[in-house]
Amino acid sequence: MTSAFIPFQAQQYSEDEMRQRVSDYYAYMEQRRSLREFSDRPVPKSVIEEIIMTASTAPSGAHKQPWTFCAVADPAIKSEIRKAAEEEEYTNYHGRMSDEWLDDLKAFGTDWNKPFLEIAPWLIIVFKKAYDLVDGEKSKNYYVNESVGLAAGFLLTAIHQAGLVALTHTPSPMNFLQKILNRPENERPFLLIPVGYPAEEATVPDLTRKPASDIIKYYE
Ligand code: IYR
Repeated sequence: MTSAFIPFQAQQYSEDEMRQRVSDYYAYMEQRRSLREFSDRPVPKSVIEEIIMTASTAPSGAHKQPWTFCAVADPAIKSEIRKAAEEEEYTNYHGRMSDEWLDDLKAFGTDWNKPFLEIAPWLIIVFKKAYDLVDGEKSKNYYVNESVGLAAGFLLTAIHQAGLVALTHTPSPMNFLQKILNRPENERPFLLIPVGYPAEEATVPDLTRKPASDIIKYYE
């Protein structure tokens, strides 16, 4: 497929404006936290839809957009997902995870109980498409993990922008999601993301983020 090229209109700022914007955005993103305690307060479907459409603006290999976002509000399906996830997590926490791993998780107070899977008003399950099916024919996707990881990142920033909170949850193994949501063979679950308002008096672990000197190496 060939596509035409069209002019690109860049948004330009003065250097002062640029500094202000980037500092403001960093300060804003620094406020984002993963939450495990949700309120059951409803969130409008139209908000979820725009959040997902924002995620779908992410770059992807050959612009294949190799993702499907399942947005679940149905209590019966949420309950089925919770039950299946807790079964897997119970096995994880009782033998499948190493002592080192369990030790690393102590700071987060996690265990096999996942009540947020029923309490949060929406569960967004991100599926990656290993390949596409076009009229029953397989068509290749590229850099699928990178692409879907980027889209999930965009999703989290859009959720934060809405003043909502999320958890990037990875029950493992998570092929039960493919079954419960009746997804085709080419779609594999990537992340399970409960979205909603935080519970009243929700708490988060007292974490700090690595300083610039630990994460950036300049070559000038
Ligand atoms: N998936 C498990 C365990 C878990 C693993 C990591 I790495 C975390 O950062 C948090 C939890 C669970 O959800 O409990």
